[in-house]
Amino acid sequence: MIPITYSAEVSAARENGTAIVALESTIITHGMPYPQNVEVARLVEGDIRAAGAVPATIAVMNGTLHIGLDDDELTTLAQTKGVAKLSRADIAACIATGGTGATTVAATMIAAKLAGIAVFATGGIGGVHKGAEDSFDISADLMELAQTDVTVVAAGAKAILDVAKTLEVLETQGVPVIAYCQDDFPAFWSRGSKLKAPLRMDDPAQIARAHEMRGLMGLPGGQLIANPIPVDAEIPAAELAPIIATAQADADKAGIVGKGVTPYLLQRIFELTNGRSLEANIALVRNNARLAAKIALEIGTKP
Ligand code: PSU
Ligand code: MN
Repeated sequence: MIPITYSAEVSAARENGTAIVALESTIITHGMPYPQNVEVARLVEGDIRAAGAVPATIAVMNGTLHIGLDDDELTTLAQTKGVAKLSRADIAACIATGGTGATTVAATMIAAKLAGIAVFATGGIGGVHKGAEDSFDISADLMELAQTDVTVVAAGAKAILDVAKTLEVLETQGVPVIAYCQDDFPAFWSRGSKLKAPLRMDDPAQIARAHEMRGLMGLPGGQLIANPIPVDAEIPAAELAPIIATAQADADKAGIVGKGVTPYLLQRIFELTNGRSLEANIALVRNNARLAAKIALEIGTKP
């Protein structure tokens, strides 16, 4: 048996058929500094509730898979140093050995699917890193989107990645990439990437119908909904490009590899922008949570 536990709020939502939105926890433990991380986690959960859905933040704590965290658990996770970063490769091992870990996009999709949750909001998915032709660093998030049928709302792919290569892999893997209310695929801190998204939708109900149609057709895999950061919060790509280049060069110099790359780059960009990247990150996650709630409320509303 899988040791799985639901928060009181999520349990009630499952019984009443209330829409639920999954949230990841790596963004809390590895994506933002304490105490902003726990403050943001609470704000995002509040945004989902305000939209009429129920948030389910997912993590592994002492060998139990948690679907929904209460405030104490959220605070503990946000404060604990050295929490594992769990993807598809490590989530089962962590549960089996009684460990504690935060779930990435890939692991959160797996957990959401287990719990019957169709929609998940995050900041930005992992993707193909710059220089992947040498490093082979391609996030497991992309392959997860190809095989687990959860609709993921993100602000595109982080601009620290090779966005063009990320889109190519998603296309190869048969993942629908749907930009919301614009043609461009967004680049996390910036609204545009100069790359057109393969699909566009302007209505959460359409996104829900497309999710359901994939299910009816027996297509494995999810959808990536690429929701641009709000205008007032964006950092123009041209301003960010040299900062990202510096952060990447620093990561190379420091010999950062594997799971450490994304957290290192996010932290370095936070320092180099004097915290502005974090402000943008917070605004985009909240925006994604609101859209995810709208989609979740639409799922299952039409026969
Ligand atoms: N979105 C954010 N901040 C983050 C992440 C996403 O706004 O820290 C995390 C997600 O958990 C994502 C992970 O799955 O970064 C990607 O890591 P990697 O590149 O090592 O696959
Ligand atoms: Mn990686």
